[in-house]
Amino acid sequence: MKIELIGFPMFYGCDRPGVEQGPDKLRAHGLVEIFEKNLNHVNDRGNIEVEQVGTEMKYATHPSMKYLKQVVAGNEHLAKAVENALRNGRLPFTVGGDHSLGLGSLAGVHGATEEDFAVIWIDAHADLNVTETSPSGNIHGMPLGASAGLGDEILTALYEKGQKVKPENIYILGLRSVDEGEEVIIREQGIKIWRMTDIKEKGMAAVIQELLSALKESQVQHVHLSYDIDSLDKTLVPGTGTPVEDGLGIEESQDLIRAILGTKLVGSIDFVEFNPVIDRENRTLNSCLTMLETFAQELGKQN
Ligand code: DIR
Ligand code: MN
Ligand code: MN
Ligand code: MN
Repeated sequence: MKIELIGFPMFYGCDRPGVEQGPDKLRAHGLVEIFEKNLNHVNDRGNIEVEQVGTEMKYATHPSMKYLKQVVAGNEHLAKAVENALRNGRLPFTVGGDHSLGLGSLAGVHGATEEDFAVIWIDAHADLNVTETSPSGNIHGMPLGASAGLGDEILTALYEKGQKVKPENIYILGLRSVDEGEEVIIREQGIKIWRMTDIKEKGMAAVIQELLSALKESQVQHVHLSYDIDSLDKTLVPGTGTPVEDGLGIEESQDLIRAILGTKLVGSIDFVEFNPVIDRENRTLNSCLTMLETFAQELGKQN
């Protein structure tokens, strides 16, 4: 298993500075070494270039989608990097930055794969908003919807025109903050979700069984795993832009990650929304390092 680490230092998608420092903060605390310890080949390709602009650009390209031009430009670069990594036989591991990077990541996966692939989105939020349903105008609340082909063409046509992933191949886990419009999209598109209430009711083991059997039935050969750290309980991640209570514990999250990676179908990963500037007592940093260690260990077993 060869890993390509890609940093995506962007905050424009969440409109809250600090999260762009996530990749370098994690590097300074051993990100590359965690992977090197567990895997025999890791290439850190560095950070994707992100244009530096001021707040006057927030609504310069669109009346409600913030920093639209900058988000699209950065994600076009990311898509290319992800596609290249996959074509070179590597697993792209993209570290954010905000979750708008799902746009570039999924476009790159789509570019490199012939067959349908699945997306597992672990998040307190559904990230399925379109311009009309978004309460914030923040594009990090939209990447999954746009990748499914929903909403404004400016986002759905990123990197390549059209739908990147079929709604039937989307699985969301950890939900507990879903906007009204997103609820409608989930129902209409038949997107498979496990809310925190489902996880608490059934237990993580049962949820994992449901997820794995649905995946197996779909016969996809590539799974993209997108991990938003705000899926973890807010006490574990004070350093994230939109923490939500009643989230996953570390062990629950580790069990889930181990089971998903254990399928050996995961070919691309995102790790997003760590904002070191608003962290408290390094609690979020430590949660991130624990989870990254779990990712690396499990990927290491696949050599
Ligand atoms: C909210 C928050 N649904 C929005 N989304 C977040 O602004 O669209 N996603 N925080 O991770
Ligand atoms: Mn998210
Ligand atoms: Mn989230
Ligand atoms: Mn296609």
